[in-house]
Amino acid sequence: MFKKILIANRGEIALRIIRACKELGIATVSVYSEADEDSLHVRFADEVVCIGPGPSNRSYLNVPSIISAAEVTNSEAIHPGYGFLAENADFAEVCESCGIKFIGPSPHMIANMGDKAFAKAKMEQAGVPIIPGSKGILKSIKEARYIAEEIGFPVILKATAGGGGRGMRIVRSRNELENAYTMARAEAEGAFSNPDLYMEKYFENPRHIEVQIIGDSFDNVVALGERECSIQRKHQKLIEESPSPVVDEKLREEICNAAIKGAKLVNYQSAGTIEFLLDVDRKFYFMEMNTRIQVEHPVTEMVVGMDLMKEQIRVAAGEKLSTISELKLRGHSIECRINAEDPDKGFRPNPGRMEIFHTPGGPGVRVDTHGYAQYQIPPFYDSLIAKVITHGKDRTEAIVRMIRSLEEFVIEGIKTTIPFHLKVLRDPDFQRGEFDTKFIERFMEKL
Ligand code: MV4
Repeated sequence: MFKKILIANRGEIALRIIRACKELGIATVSVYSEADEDSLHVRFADEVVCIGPGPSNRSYLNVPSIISAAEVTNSEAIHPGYGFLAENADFAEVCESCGIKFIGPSPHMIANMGDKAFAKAKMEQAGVPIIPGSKGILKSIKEARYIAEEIGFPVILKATAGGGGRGMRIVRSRNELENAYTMARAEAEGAFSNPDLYMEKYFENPRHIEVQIIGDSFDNVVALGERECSIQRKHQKLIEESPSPVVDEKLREEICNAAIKGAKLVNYQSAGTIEFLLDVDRKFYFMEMNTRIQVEHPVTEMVVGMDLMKEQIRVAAGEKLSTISELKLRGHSIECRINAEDPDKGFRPNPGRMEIFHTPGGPGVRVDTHGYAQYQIPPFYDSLIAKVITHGKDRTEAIVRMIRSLEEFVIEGIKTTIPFHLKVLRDPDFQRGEFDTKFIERFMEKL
């Protein structure tokens, strides 16, 4: 096992990694920006190194600074968390060439799965259902026209270097296609320095369901059930849960087996997520693979009864997966992401000082946060300030626990998304489990 790990992140996920390391007996090094001096990840690490000023590109994205920090502290490994450098193949490569273990899959895997058209081709090869569309990237507008006529409108153009909702364009009719194709290519070139696009049939009201997997270096891959992630706004997830209210035993077995087949074909080693689109007829299709530990990993931890972060670190150190058989899902878990945003002003970021910060507790409640009373939220980063995760014997109990937890949660000094979450949690369609990826859009019109 590693003796010392450097954490190349901040906020709640940096704390989450520190907690896992403590339980594994691993020393921790936090890196921090000048704006994060008073952050808890600085307070709770064994050693700390300042890596630059507030803006991310000069601190948490500053590769030479982070590598130097790892070298001067003799860190054997770097955990990137999520966001920042977590899916940067070049960073993983630099770590490797400096003899530092990057806690995640290989640089090659990150690059391959980051190429969305390539990832899709691999999954098809593994026998995983894929969304009808182009075979790989589109070679010309002529090919785009031909495929669109074949699969029928609406279609969606996606940048192969995009992902997570970035670089997509819906095309509803043939007379929009040429313009959409030209614009999407230009946007993709601008955003990702890669203009390549692929095409898919566009599904109007899908659900977003993803499977958590973890693989080790002994050819073992397990699937840890699914997460329902349809409650999102502008590709930012707001509420996640496990299991999905629409996935039964049979569908779970099929979707998990598909995820395992895909992960095994590419020899995936680390924690990862395979995203699926679930159509209204409950057919599932591969969308993308994420090669990081995700924000919403706790809902899986709660139903599986496993510490995914510790497991990810263990397999990175070359250990065997600890729970290969006897996987049983217990009860239901929900996560609400609490952001420092004003829902009444279009979810505008709302940094500032939290004067009062009182977190909920009691049976079945977990709060992952770097917040505390008098904490000043810096303006440079993501607005996530806490994740409230509840667990119950069933979905109803998890929802009731979430409502009473959010009522207990007191944050004063800044606007947060807590009141918005309470409205969603009390919505009859949400409570019945009847929603899709357009739920929040419709919900906002109703308000
Ligand atoms: C789609 C889709 C419908 N049809 N692909 C969004 C995130 C990224 N992983 C892919 N996404 C989607 N891909 C096909 N063929 C719907 C989504 C999607 C979405 C699209 C537009 C607006 C909001 C959305 C929310 C979730 C998923």
